[in-house]
Amino acid sequence: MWELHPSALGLNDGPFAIVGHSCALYPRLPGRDSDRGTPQSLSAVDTCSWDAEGRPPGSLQLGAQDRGPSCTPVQRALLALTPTLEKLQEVKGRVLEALEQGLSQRSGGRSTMRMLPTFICSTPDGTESGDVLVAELCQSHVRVLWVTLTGDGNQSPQLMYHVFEMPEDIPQGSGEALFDFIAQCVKSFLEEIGNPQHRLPLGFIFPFSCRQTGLDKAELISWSKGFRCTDVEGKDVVQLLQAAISKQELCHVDVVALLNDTVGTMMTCSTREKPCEIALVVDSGTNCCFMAESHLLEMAEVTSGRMCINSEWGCLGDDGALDDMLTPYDHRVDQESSNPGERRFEKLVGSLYLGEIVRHAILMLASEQALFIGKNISILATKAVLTTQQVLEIMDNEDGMAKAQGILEALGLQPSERDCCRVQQLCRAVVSRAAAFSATGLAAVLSHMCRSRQLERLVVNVGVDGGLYHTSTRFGEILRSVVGLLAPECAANLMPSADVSGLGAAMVTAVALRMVAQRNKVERLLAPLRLSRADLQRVQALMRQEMERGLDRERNAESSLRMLPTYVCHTPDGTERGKFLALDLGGTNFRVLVVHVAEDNIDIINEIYVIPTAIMQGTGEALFNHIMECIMDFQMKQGLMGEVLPLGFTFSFPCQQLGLDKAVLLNWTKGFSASGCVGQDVVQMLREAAQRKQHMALKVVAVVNDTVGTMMACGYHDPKCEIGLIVGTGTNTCYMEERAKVGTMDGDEGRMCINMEWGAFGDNGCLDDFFTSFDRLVDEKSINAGKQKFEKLISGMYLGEIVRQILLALVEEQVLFCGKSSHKLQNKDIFQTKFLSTIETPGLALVQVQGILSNLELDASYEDSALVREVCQTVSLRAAHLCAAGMAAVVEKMRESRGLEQLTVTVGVDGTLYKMHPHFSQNLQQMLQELAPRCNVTFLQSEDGSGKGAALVAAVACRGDDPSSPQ
Ligand code: 0WK
Ligand code: BGC
Repeated sequence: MWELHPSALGLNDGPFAIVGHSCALYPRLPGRDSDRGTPQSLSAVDTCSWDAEGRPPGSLQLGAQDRGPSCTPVQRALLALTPTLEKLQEVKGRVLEALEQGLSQRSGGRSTMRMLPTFICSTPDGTESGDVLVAELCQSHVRVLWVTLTGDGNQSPQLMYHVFEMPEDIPQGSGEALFDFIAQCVKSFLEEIGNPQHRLPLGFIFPFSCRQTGLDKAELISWSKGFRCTDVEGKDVVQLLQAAISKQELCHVDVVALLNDTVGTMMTCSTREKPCEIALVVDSGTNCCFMAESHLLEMAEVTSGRMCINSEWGCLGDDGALDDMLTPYDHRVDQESSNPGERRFEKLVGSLYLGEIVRHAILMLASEQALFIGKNISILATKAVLTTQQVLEIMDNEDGMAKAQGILEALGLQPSERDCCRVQQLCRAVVSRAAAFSATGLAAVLSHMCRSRQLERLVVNVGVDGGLYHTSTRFGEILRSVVGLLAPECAANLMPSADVSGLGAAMVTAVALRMVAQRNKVERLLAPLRLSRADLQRVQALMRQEMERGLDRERNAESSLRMLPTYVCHTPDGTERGKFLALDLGGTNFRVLVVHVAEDNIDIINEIYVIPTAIMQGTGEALFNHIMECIMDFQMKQGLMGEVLPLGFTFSFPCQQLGLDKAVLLNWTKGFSASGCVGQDVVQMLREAAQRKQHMALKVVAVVNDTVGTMMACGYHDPKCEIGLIVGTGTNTCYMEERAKVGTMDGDEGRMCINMEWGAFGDNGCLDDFFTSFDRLVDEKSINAGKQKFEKLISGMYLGEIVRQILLALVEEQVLFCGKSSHKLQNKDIFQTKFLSTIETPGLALVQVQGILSNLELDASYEDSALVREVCQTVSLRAAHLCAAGMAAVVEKMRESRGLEQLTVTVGVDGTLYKMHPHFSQNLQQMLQELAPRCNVTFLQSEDGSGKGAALVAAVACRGDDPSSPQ
């Protein structure tokens, strides 16, 4: 005897209750439990019509195994048509696997779920406006619509349409005939509404699987649902339709978007308030689309945001994955179909097939003398004698039996009441199974979205369309309940799509137009920041020219590159020894270090001190007093007050080096502007500050630029390190140049490290062609306008500002934040460069980008966040490529100066932007390889900063070696 499983009571208020030990799903009998409150007890059910096993009519038996001979053929048929919940769980797992395989390139498209990109990356936001035409190809007709969108949230778009019945031979005729017919429908419709002559965008709903390479480029992969027009598969159907439309002399009609019917449904159900992100069509065929995370779509270029994916799940099972779910009736339907072996899932769900499945079930049961005993059943061998519409009528709780009687009699089958009851059970089983399978597919999509969005719980609107859903309440009930069972972590709000997908198509077309218009504006604004290979080669050549000039005694003044000799003529050789103090000023942090250089390692203790902006932009005296206070604080803490240690001073600003411990500041950069320093020897200023502090324990032996310190620090570990690069708050490079090439210094033996001060590259105007309006704005608002031009295109102090200027321009153009900025975004430097690194972090969900933007009081939609990410990517990529062009000039110069065919060299690199940005270093290195293929360049990140380098230079100085003498 069956008993009620405890969880059955109140499990769900769907049409099921859980009974028996293997989760049989019994439909609740209508009217018996209208209060829907209490689950009905079995005893209350009128059992008069229960089967021999005492199970109520129309029940779906799940899990009950075939009890062999005692099981009647009808029960066996019903059992076979009733998948268990466990089985559905399994199928859900297979759908998830096929789905994720389909998203990844690695499957090489072998997944039965094709997961086709639709290039729809946004849902309607209510600003869509204008007149739009829609042509919708349906199973037996073409519908042409005229939609006027008002752009005021589009709650009430004006819509008029006409349905044109399709001649029966069209679906099996030539492709040309099909598209000519559609174009003629468009023409007659336009004539009917007074032949408007203004440009008309047309959206084309084409419910077949297409490989899209754009909204208006779609190649038909394969026909289905009985269509098999010739000369269309493998062709771009947008072009075919546009050609047919031109043949009708409708030259003012442009096909701007093609979309699958599921996409139309999703758009129809979507509003700005309630975006709909999944759509399910259960009609003659079945399919599902959903908004997938773009970063998972290996087949689409987009890396961020979401894109609507047309799953084409109809082909599930074409690889045999559903074979254990298929009944003999399903195999018969497939063999008789126009595409045997294909679209197995569709043939379990689509209304084109349900009538056929029932027909074959009846036919087989009749041949087993379990139905229509002794009756002439030859009619049942005729294809399509039982339509799905009739199946749905027979299922009806009220007059289903009467309908069954009428339909079966009309077929000459003289059915008994028992026959009618059995046929009704079969109809219910087939439709319930279709609903259960649709629910299983939908549950897989829901769980995938929940997982890919890293959510605990997914709450989402699902647009549902199709005759099966609209006409069978049972279908909807089963769909909702089984989804709840198979994807409990998701709350799916099923929204029946009111007007099929016509309005949706108009929305898509309008969204397409909006997206195209927005895209054009974005492209126009970002184009100057996208540097071509030729642009970068030009920058490389300009950098080389400026280097040559900078090294030339005569032309040095013309060059924007000062090419400053540093008095460092060789990199460490490992023999350096001793204990040193070191200072590191000029980066994000001011650091005081004690560096102990021993035979087998270097010990460093350091402390970070802040340089307040007031000190950075106050007096030089105050600045150096502050530096002295930090040194003394450090010496105090480290118990070094009594020790007079040689000090290496990393001073990361342009200085004319007059000796290893003598450097005259040429100008401030990076937000520093302390007065009374430019033109002064910064070592002297430090010594004077020490005197002011009566601090006699200061012995500055070397002052180096942070690029030199970084080169030395890395050179200690890699003798091939002969270049130092900083990409941090500022940017700069130094490298070991042949003394003979340094025209600004005497002597031509050996090498000399040259501090290029490439941050100033372009200050003479040679880079102005590459300066965009955004860069000019950033420069004008900086405290050193006209200076450090190259730095202002590359370094951390400025990238955030460039992005902010671009965002403001995009807001101005109404393509971002719906044209509404925030007070905060008006503030200079509010968009920090570290935001770029965060926003561009691979796999960072766009919701997190929205989080960053909401901290700036920006109400960002999903698309807004994707656009902000694209702007960040564009700005940081340009910076990395410009850096690569500069570095290519340096390594090529070194290679030629040394008369080498191939140069192998290491670049010691430091700086927050280089180290923290997720793509900067890779983009830099990749472009450098392309621009300087004859140089094999390794980048070695400096671990302890340039303070160590300064200590090593101090060590060399203390060894009594004259570092300015060639070895
Ligand atoms: C760390 C080095 C320092 C240099 C800085 C640049 O030790 O000398 O100035 O990197 O990077 P930033 O701190 O400006 O990002
Ligand atoms: C300075 C350079 C320094 C670079 C990196 C630039 O602003 O002019 O001297 O090397 O920033 O910190």
